[in-house]
Amino acid sequence: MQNEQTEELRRYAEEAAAKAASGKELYAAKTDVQAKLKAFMSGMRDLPKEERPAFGKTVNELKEKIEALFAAREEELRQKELEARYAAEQVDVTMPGRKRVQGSLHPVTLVKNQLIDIFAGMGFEIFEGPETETEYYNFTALNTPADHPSRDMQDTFYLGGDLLLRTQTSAGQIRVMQNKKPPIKVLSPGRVFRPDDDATHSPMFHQMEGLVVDKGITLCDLKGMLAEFAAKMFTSDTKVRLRPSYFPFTEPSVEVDLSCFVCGGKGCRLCKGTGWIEVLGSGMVNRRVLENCGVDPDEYTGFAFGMGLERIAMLKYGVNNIKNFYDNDVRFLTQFKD
Ligand code: 2NM
Repeated sequence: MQNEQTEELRRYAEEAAAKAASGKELYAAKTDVQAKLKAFMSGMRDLPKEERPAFGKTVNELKEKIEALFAAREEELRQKELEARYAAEQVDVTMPGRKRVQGSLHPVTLVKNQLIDIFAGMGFEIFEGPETETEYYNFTALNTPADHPSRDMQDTFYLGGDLLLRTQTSAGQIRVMQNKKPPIKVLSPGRVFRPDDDATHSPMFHQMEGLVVDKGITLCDLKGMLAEFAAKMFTSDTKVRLRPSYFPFTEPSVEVDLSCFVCGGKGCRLCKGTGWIEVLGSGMVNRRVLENCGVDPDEYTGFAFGMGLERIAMLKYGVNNIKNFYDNDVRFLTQFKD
C-alpha cells in the first residue's frame, strides 16, 4: 500500500518535472510535489510504531530521489535556455568587417584649392559670377568686337534671347569692377563653356582668373606675383617668361611660360625640349574695359590673368587626356592626394 503510494508520488514528480518547460514552471511543479510529499509524510502518525522507521526510510529515499530529479531537470532547462540564447545572439566573429573607403578630392578641386590658398595668401578675395551670362558681360564689356570669332555660334553656347553660357569667368569680374571702387583684388574660379572637344579640350572646363586694379599697377607687379604663384604651385626655383600675345580685354597681352618643373629648363618630353611650359594668359587690363566698368583709366591701372584648372592639373599630375577628369572612374580619381 505504501509502496504503491510511493511509486505513484515518484511518477507524479517525474511527470511534473518533465512537463515543466521553464525554470518558473519547474519551481511551481516542485512546490506542488513538495506539498504532496509533506501530506504523504504526515500519514506516518497513523502508522503503528513498529512500521514507522521503515516508512520514514522510504519517505526519505523518495524525498532524495525527487530532489535529485528536480535538480537534474533544472540543470537540463538551464542548459536549454542557454542554448536558445546563444542561438539567438549568434555573431560570426570570422565575418569580414565592412570596409570604409577613404574618399579623396577631385584633382581639379585639389588644384583649385591650392590656387585659392596661394592667392588668398597674397590678399585676393574670391568672387564667383553666374554661369549663364549676357553677351554684354561675356563679350561687349570685355572689349570683344561684334565680329570677333569667339562670338561665333561655333565658339559659344547661345541659350536663346540674350543669354549664353559664359566662355570665361572674367564676365563676372566686370560686375566686380562696376560695383567696387579700387583697390580690387579678386580671384574668380568656376566652370566655363566652349564647344571644343579633344584630348586637351572639353566643352565644359574650369578656369581661375585673377584681377588686380589699383593706382600705379604695372606689368612688373604682374610678373612678380606670377613668380610667387609659380614657386608655390610648382618648384621654388621656377622662372617666369612673358611672350607677347593678343586678347581684346588686355593691352599689352602676354602668354606666360614657366620653366619646366620636370627638367628645370634643360629640355625634356614634357616641355618638348624647349625648357618652357605655357601655363596661362595675361596682360594689363585694356583701358576700354576699365572705362566700360566706370573705372577711370587715367587714375587706375590693372592686370589680369586666366588659367585652365584642368590644364594645370594635367601638367602637375601627368594626366594626358582631359576626359579622365569627367569619367568618374575611382581608379583614376583615388590616385590624387594633396
Ligand atoms: C585671360 C587672359 C588675359 C582677364 C581679363 C579680365 C578683366 F575682367 F579684367 F577684363 N579678367 N581676366 C584675362 C586677361 C584673362 O585669360 C586667359
